Amino acid sequence: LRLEALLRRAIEKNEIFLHYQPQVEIGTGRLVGVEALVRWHNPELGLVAPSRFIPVAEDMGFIKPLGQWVLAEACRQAASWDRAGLVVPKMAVNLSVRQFERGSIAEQVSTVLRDAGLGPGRLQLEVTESVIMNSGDALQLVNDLDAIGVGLAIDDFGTGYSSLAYLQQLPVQTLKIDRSFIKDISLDAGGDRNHEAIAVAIIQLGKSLNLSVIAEGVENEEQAAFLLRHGCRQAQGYLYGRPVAPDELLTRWRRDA
Ligand code: G
Ligand code: G
Ligand code: MN
Ligand code: NA
Repeated sequence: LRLEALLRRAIEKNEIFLHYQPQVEIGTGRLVGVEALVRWHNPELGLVAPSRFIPVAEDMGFIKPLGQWVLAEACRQAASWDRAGLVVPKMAVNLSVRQFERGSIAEQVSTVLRDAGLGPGRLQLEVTESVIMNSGDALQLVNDLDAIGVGLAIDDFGTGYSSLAYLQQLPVQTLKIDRSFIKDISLDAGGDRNHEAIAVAIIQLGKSLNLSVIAEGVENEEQAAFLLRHGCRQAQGYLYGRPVAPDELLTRWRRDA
């Protein structure tokens, strides 16, 4: 396929880059982290959405080099912001299931951190519930990552099937409430009250298991107020900022970080 052929050469042609979306403390507006989000601009195809090329990369066996590049670039960026006077406490990077198969993920991550000069506590890896449930070695791999001091977040939480008993065994620090549960909050008409209830239940679960909870897809002040009222202290979404290029993030956040 054309897409595959172009994707295969995208890294070496410098067509892959990262945007970063702020994660903030709702009460204070302080920057607590950023999520790295991969982008692909090809001269022929234009900007290709990650929802389109990540699955292709997974199918063609290209997600490992791509994921490795993303991880290294995100860590280099965090170290570079440090030098520019913006210390982003946490760099969050998405891992796909293929990166989470048998092998030495913790060793790769260690090497990347060392090369970038970034402390392990500054990195948080995001995996979805399905990644964890579909990987036989998940518990071992997650424990390996925990052992080197890297943080772990469960992405899109609430959309999968992880059992609470299993969750309790995992050395994760953070649950990310999927944005499908946020979008109906404080919509008077047409909103799904069940979604709101699920968001509240996840916040409670986080409290019980002593995990931090961050809400995704927060777009308005009503949603932020609702979350804060129910004990969720961190959020990510268009209300605080869209994913942007590194220079733009620096300009926007350096002064009030
Ligand atoms: O802005 P947004 O279109 O970036 O992202 C769409 C989807 O792509 C999200 O589900 C996000 O988690 C995923 N995604 C973005 N960047 C990466 C990445 O570097 N690796 C993986 N595996 N998924 C990513
Ligand atoms: O699945 P992943 O959750 O990691 O998703 C990140 C995706 O969500 C990206 O495509 C990003 O652009 C998008 N996104 C981030 N903030 C918001 C928001 O406030 N509203 C909506 N609709 N999408 C968002
Ligand atoms: Mn994510
Ligand atoms: Na997500």
